[in-house]
Formats: sequence, structure tokens, C-alpha cells
Amino acid sequence: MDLAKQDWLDSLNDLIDSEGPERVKEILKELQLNASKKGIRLTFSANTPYVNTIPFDQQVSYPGDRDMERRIKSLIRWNAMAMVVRANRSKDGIGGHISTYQSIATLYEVGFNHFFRGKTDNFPGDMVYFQGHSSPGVYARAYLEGRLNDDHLINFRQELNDKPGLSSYPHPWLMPNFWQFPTVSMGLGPIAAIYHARFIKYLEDRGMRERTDQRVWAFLGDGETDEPETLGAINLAAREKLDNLIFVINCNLQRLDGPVRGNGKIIQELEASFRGAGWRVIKVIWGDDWDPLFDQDDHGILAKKMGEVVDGQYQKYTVESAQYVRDHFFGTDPTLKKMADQLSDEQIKRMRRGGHDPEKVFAAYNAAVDEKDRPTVILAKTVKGYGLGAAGEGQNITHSQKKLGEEALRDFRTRFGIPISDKDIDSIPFYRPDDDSPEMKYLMARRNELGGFVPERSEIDNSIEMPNPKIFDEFNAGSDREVSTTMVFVRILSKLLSDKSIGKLIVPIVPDEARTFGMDALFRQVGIYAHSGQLYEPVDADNLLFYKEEKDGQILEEGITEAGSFASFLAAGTAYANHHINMIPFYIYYSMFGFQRIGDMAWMAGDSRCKGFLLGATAGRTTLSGEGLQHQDGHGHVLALTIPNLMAYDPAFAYEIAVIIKDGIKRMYVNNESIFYYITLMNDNYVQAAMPEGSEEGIIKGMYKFSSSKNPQAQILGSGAILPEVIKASEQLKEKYNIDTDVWSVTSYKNLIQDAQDIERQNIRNGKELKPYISECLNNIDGPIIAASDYMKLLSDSLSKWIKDELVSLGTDGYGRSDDRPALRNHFEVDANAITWSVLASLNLKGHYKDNDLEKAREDLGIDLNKPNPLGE
Ligand SMILES: Cc1ncc(C[n+]2csc(CCOP(=O)(O)OP(=O)(O)O)c2C)c(N)n1
Ligand SMILES: [Mg+2]
Repeated sequence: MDLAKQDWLDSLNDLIDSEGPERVKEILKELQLNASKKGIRLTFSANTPYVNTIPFDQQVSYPGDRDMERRIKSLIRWNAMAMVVRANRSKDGIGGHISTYQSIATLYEVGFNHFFRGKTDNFPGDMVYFQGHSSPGVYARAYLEGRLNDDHLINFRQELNDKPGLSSYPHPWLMPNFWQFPTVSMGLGPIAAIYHARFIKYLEDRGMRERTDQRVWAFLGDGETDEPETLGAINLAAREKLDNLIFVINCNLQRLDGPVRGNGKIIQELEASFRGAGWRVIKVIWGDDWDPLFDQDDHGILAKKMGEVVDGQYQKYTVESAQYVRDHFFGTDPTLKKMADQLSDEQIKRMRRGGHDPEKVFAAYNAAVDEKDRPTVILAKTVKGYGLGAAGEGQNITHSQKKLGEEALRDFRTRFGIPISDKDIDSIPFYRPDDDSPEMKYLMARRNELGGFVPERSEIDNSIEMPNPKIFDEFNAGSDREVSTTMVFVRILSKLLSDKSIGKLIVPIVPDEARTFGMDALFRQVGIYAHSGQLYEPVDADNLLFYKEEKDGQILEEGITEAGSFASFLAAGTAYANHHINMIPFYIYYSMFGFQRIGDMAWMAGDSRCKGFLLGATAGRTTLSGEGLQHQDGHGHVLALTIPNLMAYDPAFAYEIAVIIKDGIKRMYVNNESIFYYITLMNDNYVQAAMPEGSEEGIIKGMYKFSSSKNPQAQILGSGAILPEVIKASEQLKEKYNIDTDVWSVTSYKNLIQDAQDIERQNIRNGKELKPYISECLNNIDGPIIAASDYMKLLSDSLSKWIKDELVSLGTDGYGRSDDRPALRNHFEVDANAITWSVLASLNLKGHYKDNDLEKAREDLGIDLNKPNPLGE
């Protein structure tokens, strides 16, 4: 025996008994410090041993009826499985997942029976992000609760059947009274949950609603943690002290193809990441069958062995015989072997993992909801396909298992005690006990106690009053001062923030670019939100526009994270449904770091029925000068085409922006339409034209005539910052070449395209003879049509079939360059000269402009015959 060591251990035990754990911690820290002064450093480890964080003797007693809850859970397991198997019998290949829910069932059921609170008159309800592909289990529970019926379940994944079915995954777009959060694109749920929890604090700190202990629960897969978005914002959650946030990670050690960390341990890896970030980590690794063994484990041999085995091997134990486990796990050490000798084979096979033990899960949740000042993550070890036996439990193929044979169904039925006879089993009936059965009474009583059903999405009629119209009308007259549309927007935003009716509802969001966009004046006006207030004296305190952080600040200054900023936009833009508060987010960012960077989140916003304004600033491939290839956006409006309920505008003048924002506020917050807006803003300063009379409707529809000429020979369309180039070209055509042209401002190609496609569809399907708006505008006038924008040619080109005359598209296909605007517009062939040339050349093709004159114009306009196509440059 090592006497010195024994001495130290004895002293430690004495100290624990006499002074208590806090004092022991203090002394250990001091010892460590002293050792380190002498150069003795402990190896850094962010990990604790591979055992449950909450020891058996600190486990609270379970408040529910375990047996009853197990019966209910078993029925849900059965119905969830039956739903997928039946759907795939009726439509081969329709898909769905069985094994994920089977692994997460206990984690959900403890939540449903004891933690997830519904929305009531006095309480806003807990926000639960369900793991996307566990949806069959959530539906199966709603079925028992009487919220869904047999038809719904039969039509799982068959939304286009006569009777409405259930969507594959959580989609508020498709099931607006049920799902709140689309989670199935892995990684988006977790980051959205973090910013949502933060947004709840924002609402409370700003006094927008009462403080409550409402919580955000996010359930996710262990494989899902590979996504950068999953872990990318965990520091923020700790920094912001989000004690209203609980992550539950279903660590079944498997993803789709195989083990998550076959050669390592995902729970330990995640523990280190979350602890390092400052979260409370609760590991739920072992079920109560292991407690007696740990009790005998005086020398920590069992815990050590558990720490040594890698996940791939744990998966192997799940699928192997008891003898295999005896030989390979317990058999490696005589003490462990002795422990195993006390157990029957049956017992060894049934030794549960922590995530399948309701008492362990309850203890973890209970600790999590009591945690103060930091978020909690629960790392629960489970088995993928739990209960499927040979049909898939722990198998690498289990994720995609969608069909079960009769024998597997029978085994499953017997394992979980479902009252379905052998005779009926092959028809896989759904099972719902009578309303007055003890199971149903218990289940409903629990939900009543917790305030109602979860998930449930609801909208109330809380339309806003429109802001003062003067905010928008002041731009109608235009101005001689050269200003950019970004400056115009900031002015509108500033006025809206001061508006009596909606000022408080506005949420300005920016990822560290406020100064770029000239928004620094807003820092002072409404403050930057900081839960802790401002704990330092800002360097620019004596400046009028100083960097003002405050607890009830209104601006969300998110730092350099477009994903995080977008997650805030989502939280704010769905507050009307999730919190019944009509918040109006304005998220302004470098347009290039928009859809192509966070495209999947923008899609999620559409699905979420998110409202609000996205402002793509420093937009336009040739309008953002200097910054070059990775900054200059000439395709944001093409990407915007992909999101069905996104309104996309590329306005040129101040009055256009004012009209669009006013209309947007009305449509989203007065008419309650499920749409959101993308508006591009530029930093090019130019004189702001006055609004041509009667153009309001056209601005909203997508185009209007900006200027008419007496005898037009061509029509020129311009958008955004290229409209001034079009106007210049039109003037030059008149002055130098004596050619009259009409000028149109196209504010939204997306609107024009969608309108034309819709009209065409109606004409073809219903034999109508309607005219798209684009044809109404252009088909009564002769002439070539030249369309120029700072975006890809595809936008205007896609309208050509609805225009009777020849259309020439000028756009900015290709990589950007760092240079000034004139050089860029020359390079991309969208400047006034290139537009002028295109008009002349098109007229020439029609025989309306002479060859000789055209050659002369080529020289005047500097059109280089040998210039390569910028697309390939
Ligand atoms: C962004 C994204 N990539 C891929 C998928 C396809 N996918 C669905 S489930 C899955 C595996 C999930 O594994 P895990 O997170 O461990 O969940 P489990 O089913 O094991 O609980 C994958 C790759 C997806 N839904 N989203
Ligand atoms: Mg997994």
C-alpha cells in the first residue's frame, strides 16, 4: 500500500466530513495553484468520468406513475411504428423513420408527462424543438390525445390524398396549427433554439411582456452535432446566461450510415465542448440496472472500464448475446467478471442505458429547470431502434428501416405489451384505449395539469395600427441631394422606431455592419440590447453617437454571425405566433452574405411563416465598388426566386423603398399574410427622383413607367442602381442619336415572373385569355426592349416569352472585381454606354438604324469588338 497516498486520501475524507464540499473545493483549488507555481501542472481535461452526472443518492424521487407512463409510452411506440410501416405498405418508398423515435421515446414522454407546459391565458407555454425525423412519435402522442385521428395517421406522408395527411417532418407551412419549428434540416433547430431563448430574454428585458419561467427545449440527434450550426452558437448561450434553454441530445451513438464516433465517445466529446463553453452538462449514461454494480465498484474499476470502451464497441454489445458481453466487457477484469456472475443472461441483455430510464431522465430535467444563469445540456445515452430487436435495434441499417415483417411486429407487440392479437397483427392496427381507460385518463390529466397540448401553433388577430403615413410620403417629392438608398432606409427605420403605434415592435438586427450602413445614430436613439447593461465606460462616451449598450436596448447587434443574426430574425419574425406579439424585425446585412450563406435558414423562415424585412445592403455586383469578387452580389435576387413566400424588391429610388415598406407592413401586420420581404439597398449616392404620379401600384406589382417619350422607338427597363444608368442612356439616345425611348423601373422581377407564370397556367388549364402584367405593360408598344440590372441576366430573360418584341438582357453574370463603379459597369456592360449601344444595335437589327451610324456610335460609345464576355473572366 502506498502510505503517502493513503494519508492524503484519509485527510480528504476527514475534510469532506468535517468541512463540507465547498471548503474541499477551495482547498483543492489552492493545492492545484501551489503545485502549478512549482511547475507541476495537471493535464487539462474538460471531461468528467463516463458515469451519470447525478449520482444515485442525489436522484429525486419520481413523481409519476411509472407503470402507467410505461403503458402509455408503449402505445405511442406502437402507433409511431405502425404509422411508418403502414404508409410504406400503401405507397412503396414513401419513407419515414421508426428507429429514431424508439430511441428518444422516454426523453419525450418524461417531458410530456412532467415538464412541457402548454400555452394558457397566463402562461406563454414552453417552446419545444422536436427532433425532425422523430415526428411519428409526436404524431402518435397527438393521436392518443385525440388531436389526430386514424385518417391522419393512415395518411402519414401522404399530404396530397383526399383526406389530409401528416407532413413528413415538422412544417408550420403545412400544419400551421400544430408545428411551430421546422427542425429537420440538421443543425438549424439548435441554433434557432439558442437565439429564440435569447429573444425571450430580450422581450422581457425590454418590457414587451411579463417575465416568466418559460423555457426553450431543443431535442437533437448526436449525429446532428456534426453540423457547424449546432455547436456554432453555444458560446452565446452561456455568455447570455440563458437559463431558459435546455438542449437534450439523443446520444444513440448512431447516425444514418453508421456510428457517430465509432472510435471515440460522442458523449465525452460533447461534454468537453459544452463545459468549455460554460454550459451545465448533465450526462445520463446508465439506467438503474447498473446502480447496484456501481455500488460495489469501490475502486472505480467499472467506471474506468466504461470510460475505456469506444462507442462502436458499445453498439456491438447492443446487438450481441449476453455471453459476448460477459466475455468482452466484464471478462477483461476479475472484479468485473464477478459482478457479471451475479447476473442472468436476461438481466445482462436488459441493462438499460440512461436515456431509457425515466427516473434518471426525470432527475436530469429536474436539475436543468432549476439551473440559474446558464443553459443546460443533457447528454442522454440511448439505443437506436430500441425494442426493434433483430429487426433493427442498434443495427447500422436501422435508420432506414421502414418495413417490418409479421414476426418482427409480433415481437414488438409482445415486448411492449400492446393488446393486439396475433390474428390482427398483420393489419397493424393503430391502438387507442377508450377515453375512460386509466391510461387515457392519466395522459389527459397530465396534459391538463401542464396547461394544454404541445406542440401547438396558434395565431391571434392582433393586427397593428399603420404607422404615421408621413414617414413614407416625405420621399414622394425626391431630393436634389445625392443620397443612397441605404441612407433612405436608415431614415425610414429611424422614423419607424419613433412611431407611436409601432416603434416598440421594431427589432433592428445587424451583424457588425451598422457603421457601414450609416446606422450608428440608432445606437444612441434606441440603444444596443445587452442583458447585463453596459459594464464599462465606452471610449466614445463623449461622442453624441456613442456605443450605447443597455438592458432595454432595442438593436440586436449580433457580431459577425449572419447565421446567428438570421436566427434572431426568425425568433422575432415568428413572435406573432409563438408569443402573440407582433414584432417587426428589420435585419440588415451585406447582401452577398445573405441567401448564399444562410440559404437553408431563409427556407426555414418561409416554412416557419416568419414575417419581417431582410435588407440586403451594399447590393449590386457593380454598385459595391472596390470590394471585389467575394463581396459583390449579383445573384441575391436569383436566389430569392427560390423561396415561394418571399417578396423580393430591387428598388432604385427613395419613394420606391417607402412604398414597398409601407405595403409590406400592411400586408404582413395588418392583413396578416404569411410572407416576408427581401429588399436590396445600395451605397451609391445619386439624386433621388420624384415619384411619377400614379406609380404606387406599379411599384408594388413589379414595374411602372418612369418616363414616357413622344415617339418611343425602344423601351428600356432598369432596376436598382442601374436605373440611373438607364435614365442616362435614354437622355443620351435623345440628345446624341435623336431616338425617343420610354424608361421603366422594374422593382421586382420576382413578382413579374410569378404573375406571368400564374396567368399562363390559368390560360392553359382553364382556357382563359388573361394577360400577364408584363405583357399589359409592354405589348402595346413597339420597339426592342432592353432590360438592365445589377443582377444575372436570367431575371429579365425569363420574361421574354411574354413580351412580343425582342428582349435584350444586360446583367452582371460573372465574378466581380475590385475597381470603381464606372470601371465595373463598363466591365459588366451595364453602364449608360452599353445600354445605349444595345438600343442602337437592336434597332439596327430591325432595320431601324443604319449600319454606318451604328459603326460611328460604336466608336463614340467605346464599344470594344474584342472585349471578352465578363462571364468567363
Ligand atoms: C442538413 C441535413 N443533412 C442531412 C440530413 C439527412 N438525415 C436525416 S436523419 C440523418 C441522421 C441523423 O442522425 P442523428 O442526428 O444521430 O439522429 P438519430 O436518428 O440517430 O436520432 C441524416 C443524415 C438532414 N435531415 N439534414
Ligand atoms: Mg444518432
